[in-house]
Amino acid sequence: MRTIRLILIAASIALVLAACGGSKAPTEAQVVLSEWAIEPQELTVQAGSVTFEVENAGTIEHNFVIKGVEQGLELLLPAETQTLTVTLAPGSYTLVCSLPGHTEAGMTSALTVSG
Ligand SMILES: [Cu+2]
Repeated sequence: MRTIRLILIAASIALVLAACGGSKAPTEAQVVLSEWAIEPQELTVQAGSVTFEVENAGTIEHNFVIKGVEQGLELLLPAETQTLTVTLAPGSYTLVCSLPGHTEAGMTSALTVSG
């Protein structure tokens, strides 16, 4: 009887821990731009204030736009890193480099904002 009770207590503690901390997505994300990709290709963050640290690892200029909120970084020179803090509601968004031809060439990435 006592063993069963201990197991039940341990199980409830695990449940509480999972509910409190384990399932939250991060509020910061690192993004790397290059020819012709945005890494990571899929990204999940927590709704609210999110900070993106965006690095241009390519050899030409790029930009960074969060489609759906139309916010972003206007221009990143090669080897430049900039940060952007935006408030995001839960949903699906697309990260792109909006310079002519760049999205089509592969500079696109899926952003999921979880509530
Ligand atoms: Cu680009």
